[in-house]
Amino acid sequence: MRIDVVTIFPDMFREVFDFGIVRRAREAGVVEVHVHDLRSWARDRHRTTDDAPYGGGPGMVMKVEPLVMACEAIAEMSDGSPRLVLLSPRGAPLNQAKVRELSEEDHLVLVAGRYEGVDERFVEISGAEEISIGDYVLSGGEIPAMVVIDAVVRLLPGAISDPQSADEDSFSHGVLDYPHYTRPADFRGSRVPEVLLSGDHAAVREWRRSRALEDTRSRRPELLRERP
Ligand code: 9D3
Repeated sequence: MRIDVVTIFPDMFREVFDFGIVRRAREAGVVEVHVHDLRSWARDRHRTTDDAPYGGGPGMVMKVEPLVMACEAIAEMSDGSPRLVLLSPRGAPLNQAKVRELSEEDHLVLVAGRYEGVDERFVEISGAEEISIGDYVLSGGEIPAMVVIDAVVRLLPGAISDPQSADEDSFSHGVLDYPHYTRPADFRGSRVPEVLLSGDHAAVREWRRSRALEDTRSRRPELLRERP
Protein backbone atom coordinates (compact mmCIF):
# COMPACT_ATOMS: atom_id res chain seq x y z
CA MET A 1 0.00 0.00 0.00
CA ARG A 2 1.05 3.57 -0.65
CA ILE A 3 -0.07 6.31 1.76
CA ASP A 4 0.39 10.03 1.06
CA VAL A 5 -0.26 12.69 3.68
CA VAL A 6 -0.91 16.35 2.89
CA THR A 7 -0.30 18.75 5.79
CA ILE A 8 1.13 22.14 6.67
CA PHE A 9 3.06 20.41 9.51
CA PRO A 10 5.01 17.59 7.85
CA ASP A 11 7.51 17.50 10.73
CA MET A 12 4.80 16.22 13.08
CA PHE A 13 4.89 12.92 11.17
CA ARG A 14 8.60 12.16 10.97
CA GLU A 15 9.01 10.26 14.25
CA VAL A 16 5.74 8.39 14.47
CA PHE A 17 6.44 6.11 11.52
CA ASP A 18 9.79 5.06 12.97
CA PHE A 19 8.44 2.81 15.72
CA GLY A 20 6.55 -0.41 16.20
CA ILE A 21 4.36 -2.03 13.60
CA VAL A 22 4.43 0.89 11.15
CA ARG A 23 8.21 0.85 11.11
CA ARG A 24 8.31 -2.91 10.60
CA ALA A 25 5.71 -2.70 7.85
CA ARG A 26 7.76 -0.03 6.08
CA GLU A 27 10.94 -2.08 6.41
CA ALA A 28 9.14 -5.15 5.07
CA GLY A 29 7.97 -3.16 2.04
CA VAL A 30 4.33 -3.62 3.04
CA VAL A 31 3.68 0.13 3.09
CA GLU A 32 5.32 3.25 1.73
CA VAL A 33 4.42 6.55 3.46
CA HIS A 34 5.04 9.96 1.85
CA VAL A 35 4.42 13.19 3.74
CA HIS A 36 3.93 16.37 1.71
CA ASP A 37 4.05 20.00 2.78
CA LEU A 38 0.89 21.67 1.46
CA ARG A 39 2.88 24.88 1.10
CA SER A 40 4.72 23.40 -1.88
CA TRP A 41 1.46 23.88 -3.80
CA ALA A 42 0.83 27.44 -2.66
CA ARG A 43 1.71 29.74 -5.52
CA ASP A 44 1.88 33.20 -4.02
CA ARG A 45 5.03 34.78 -2.60
CA HIS A 46 4.04 34.05 0.99
CA ARG A 47 2.96 30.51 0.13
CA THR A 48 -0.43 31.11 1.69
CA THR A 49 -2.58 28.08 2.41
CA ASP A 50 -5.35 29.80 4.41
CA ASP A 51 -7.58 32.85 4.20
CA ALA A 52 -10.45 34.56 6.04
CA PRO A 53 -13.88 32.94 5.82
CA TYR A 54 -16.47 34.36 3.42
CA GLY A 55 -19.43 35.47 5.50
CA GLY A 56 -17.21 36.35 8.43
CA GLY A 57 -16.62 34.49 11.64
CA PRO A 58 -13.62 33.41 13.68
CA GLY A 59 -10.42 31.84 12.42
CA MET A 60 -9.16 30.99 8.97
CA VAL A 61 -10.14 28.53 6.24
CA MET A 62 -7.80 26.35 4.17
CA LYS A 63 -7.72 27.52 0.57
CA VAL A 64 -9.11 25.23 -2.11
CA GLU A 65 -6.43 25.68 -4.78
CA PRO A 66 -3.34 24.29 -3.01
CA LEU A 67 -5.37 21.34 -1.72
CA VAL A 68 -6.70 20.43 -5.17
CA MET A 69 -3.29 20.89 -6.79
CA ALA A 70 -1.64 18.71 -4.15
CA CYS A 71 -4.16 15.90 -4.55
CA GLU A 72 -3.96 16.02 -8.35
CA ALA A 73 -0.16 15.89 -8.26
CA ILE A 74 -0.19 12.98 -5.82
CA ALA A 75 -2.79 11.08 -7.88
CA GLU A 76 -0.40 11.27 -10.82
CA MET A 77 2.38 9.70 -8.75
CA SER A 78 0.58 6.37 -8.83
CA ASP A 79 -1.53 4.69 -11.47
CA GLY A 80 -5.26 4.62 -10.87
CA SER A 81 -7.14 6.98 -8.59
CA PRO A 82 -6.25 6.89 -4.91
CA ARG A 83 -8.85 6.82 -2.14
CA LEU A 84 -8.96 10.37 -0.80
CA VAL A 85 -9.71 11.02 2.88
CA LEU A 86 -10.10 14.41 4.56
CA LEU A 87 -9.69 14.27 8.33
CA SER A 88 -12.45 16.54 9.56
CA PRO A 89 -14.54 17.02 12.72
CA ARG A 90 -17.56 16.97 10.36
CA GLY A 91 -16.69 13.51 9.08
CA ALA A 92 -18.16 10.09 9.80
CA PRO A 93 -16.74 8.64 13.02
CA LEU A 94 -13.93 6.17 12.36
CA ASN A 95 -14.55 2.55 13.36
CA GLN A 96 -12.85 -0.77 12.74
CA ALA A 97 -15.12 -1.59 9.76
CA LYS A 98 -13.96 1.61 8.02
CA VAL A 99 -10.34 0.85 8.95
CA ARG A 100 -10.66 -2.60 7.37
CA GLU A 101 -12.17 -1.06 4.23
CA LEU A 102 -9.31 1.45 3.95
CA SER A 103 -6.75 -1.31 4.48
CA GLU A 104 -7.96 -2.95 1.25
CA GLU A 105 -7.00 0.04 -0.91
CA ASP A 106 -3.80 0.23 -2.97
CA HIS A 107 -3.32 3.94 -2.42
CA LEU A 108 -4.62 6.28 0.29
CA VAL A 109 -4.25 10.05 0.36
CA LEU A 110 -4.90 11.59 3.78
CA VAL A 111 -5.47 15.34 3.98
CA ALA A 112 -5.03 16.89 7.41
CA GLY A 113 -7.01 20.07 7.92
CA ARG A 114 -6.06 22.94 10.20
CA TYR A 115 -7.71 26.20 11.28
CA GLU A 116 -11.51 26.35 11.39
CA GLY A 117 -11.84 24.06 8.39
CA VAL A 118 -11.32 23.50 4.70
CA ASP A 119 -13.03 25.33 1.81
CA GLU A 120 -16.02 23.08 1.07
CA ARG A 121 -15.28 23.17 -2.67
CA PHE A 122 -12.24 20.98 -2.01
CA VAL A 123 -14.60 18.23 -0.80
CA GLU A 124 -16.92 18.67 -3.80
CA ILE A 125 -14.19 18.80 -6.44
CA SER A 126 -11.94 16.06 -5.08
CA GLY A 127 -14.70 13.75 -3.89
CA ALA A 128 -12.81 13.33 -0.61
CA GLU A 129 -14.46 11.24 2.06
CA GLU A 130 -14.57 13.01 5.44
CA ILE A 131 -13.56 11.05 8.53
CA SER A 132 -13.48 12.12 12.20
CA ILE A 133 -11.79 10.12 14.96
CA GLY A 134 -14.35 11.01 17.62
CA ASP A 135 -16.40 13.67 19.30
CA TYR A 136 -13.74 15.86 20.91
CA VAL A 137 -11.96 18.92 19.58
CA LEU A 138 -8.35 18.63 18.41
CA SER A 139 -6.25 21.39 16.89
CA GLY A 140 -5.94 19.78 13.47
CA GLY A 141 -6.18 16.66 11.35
CA GLU A 142 -2.55 15.55 11.77
CA ILE A 143 -3.05 13.34 14.82
CA PRO A 144 -6.24 11.86 13.29
CA ALA A 145 -4.21 11.06 10.12
CA MET A 146 -1.62 9.27 12.29
CA VAL A 147 -4.45 7.37 13.97
CA VAL A 148 -5.79 6.21 10.60
CA ILE A 149 -2.32 5.17 9.41
CA ASP A 150 -1.61 3.21 12.58
CA ALA A 151 -4.95 1.41 12.50
CA VAL A 152 -4.76 0.64 8.76
CA VAL A 153 -1.12 -0.44 8.55
CA ARG A 154 -1.40 -3.06 11.28
CA LEU A 155 -4.07 -4.82 9.19
CA LEU A 156 -1.92 -5.07 6.06
CA PRO A 157 -0.86 -8.61 5.24
CA GLY A 158 2.72 -9.01 6.47
CA ALA A 159 2.64 -6.08 8.94
CA ILE A 160 2.10 -8.25 12.01
CA SER A 161 4.12 -11.37 12.58
CA ASP A 162 1.12 -13.11 14.16
CA PRO A 163 -1.87 -12.36 11.90
CA GLN A 164 -4.20 -13.98 14.43
CA SER A 165 -3.69 -11.07 16.80
CA ALA A 166 -4.99 -8.63 14.19
CA ASP A 167 -8.41 -10.22 13.95
CA GLU A 168 -8.83 -11.42 17.52
CA ASP A 169 -8.87 -7.82 18.65
CA SER A 170 -11.56 -5.85 20.38
CA PHE A 171 -14.04 -4.47 17.86
CA SER A 172 -13.21 -7.09 15.23
CA HIS A 173 -15.93 -9.12 16.89
CA GLY A 174 -17.98 -6.22 18.20
CA VAL A 175 -17.06 -6.78 21.85
CA LEU A 176 -14.27 -5.54 24.11
CA ASP A 177 -11.21 -7.66 24.70
CA TYR A 178 -10.97 -9.81 27.86
CA PRO A 179 -8.63 -8.64 30.66
CA HIS A 180 -4.99 -9.75 30.55
CA TYR A 181 -2.53 -10.91 33.23
CA THR A 182 1.12 -11.90 33.36
CA ARG A 183 3.58 -12.87 36.10
CA PRO A 184 3.70 -12.67 39.09
CA ALA A 185 0.57 -14.67 40.00
CA ASP A 186 0.38 -12.72 43.26
CA PHE A 187 1.27 -9.02 43.42
CA ARG A 188 0.77 -7.50 46.90
CA GLY A 189 -1.98 -10.00 47.54
CA SER A 190 -3.76 -9.24 44.26
CA ARG A 191 -4.08 -12.59 42.54
CA VAL A 192 -4.46 -13.62 38.92
CA PRO A 193 -7.83 -15.39 38.40
CA GLU A 194 -7.27 -19.05 39.30
CA VAL A 195 -8.71 -20.39 36.03
CA LEU A 196 -5.88 -18.79 34.03
CA LEU A 197 -3.34 -20.83 36.02
CA SER A 198 -5.29 -24.07 35.72
CA GLY A 199 -4.00 -25.22 32.33
CA ASP A 200 -7.61 -26.05 31.41
CA HIS A 201 -7.77 -24.44 27.95
CA ALA A 202 -11.52 -24.88 27.52
CA ALA A 203 -12.15 -23.26 30.91
CA VAL A 204 -9.79 -20.38 30.03
CA ARG A 205 -11.61 -19.85 26.73
CA GLU A 206 -14.99 -19.81 28.46
CA TRP A 207 -13.80 -17.41 31.20
CA ARG A 208 -12.41 -15.00 28.61
CA ARG A 209 -15.56 -15.15 26.48
CA SER A 210 -17.78 -14.45 29.44
CA ARG A 211 -15.60 -11.64 30.89
CA ALA A 212 -15.45 -10.00 27.44
CA LEU A 213 -19.24 -10.03 27.20
CA GLU A 214 -19.78 -8.97 30.81
CA ASP A 215 -17.32 -6.06 30.51
CA THR A 216 -18.81 -4.99 27.19
CA ARG A 217 -22.29 -5.01 28.76
CA SER A 218 -21.18 -2.82 31.67
CA ARG A 219 -18.73 -0.48 29.87
CA ARG A 220 -19.92 -0.24 26.27
CA PRO A 221 -23.50 -1.55 26.06
CA GLU A 222 -24.02 0.24 22.72
CA LEU A 223 -21.51 -2.13 21.08
CA LEU A 224 -23.85 -5.06 21.77
CA ARG A 225 -26.88 -3.19 20.42
CA GLU A 226 -24.98 -2.11 17.26
CA ARG A 227 -23.75 -5.63 16.54
CA PRO A 228 -24.26 -6.49 12.85
C1 9D3 B 1 -16.58 25.17 16.75
C2 9D3 B 1 -16.12 24.65 15.45
N1 9D3 B 1 -15.05 23.68 15.59
C3 9D3 B 1 -15.55 22.34 15.13
C4 9D3 B 1 -15.64 21.37 16.23
C5 9D3 B 1 -13.96 24.14 14.75
C6 9D3 B 1 -12.84 23.21 14.57
C7 9D3 B 1 -12.19 22.63 15.65
C8 9D3 B 1 -11.10 21.81 15.45
C9 9D3 B 1 -12.38 22.95 13.31
C10 9D3 B 1 -11.29 22.13 13.13
C11 9D3 B 1 -10.64 21.57 14.19
C12 9D3 B 1 -9.46 20.71 13.98
N2 9D3 B 1 -9.81 19.29 14.07
C13 9D3 B 1 -9.66 18.47 13.04
O1 9D3 B 1 -9.20 18.90 12.00
C14 9D3 B 1 -10.07 17.09 13.15
C15 9D3 B 1 -10.68 16.36 14.22
C16 9D3 B 1 -11.08 16.74 15.53
O2 9D3 B 1 -10.93 17.87 16.00
N3 9D3 B 1 -11.67 15.78 16.31
C17 9D3 B 1 -11.85 14.51 15.90
N4 9D3 B 1 -11.50 14.11 14.68
C18 9D3 B 1 -10.91 15.05 13.87
S1 9D3 B 1 -10.42 14.74 12.32
C19 9D3 B 1 -9.88 16.27 12.07
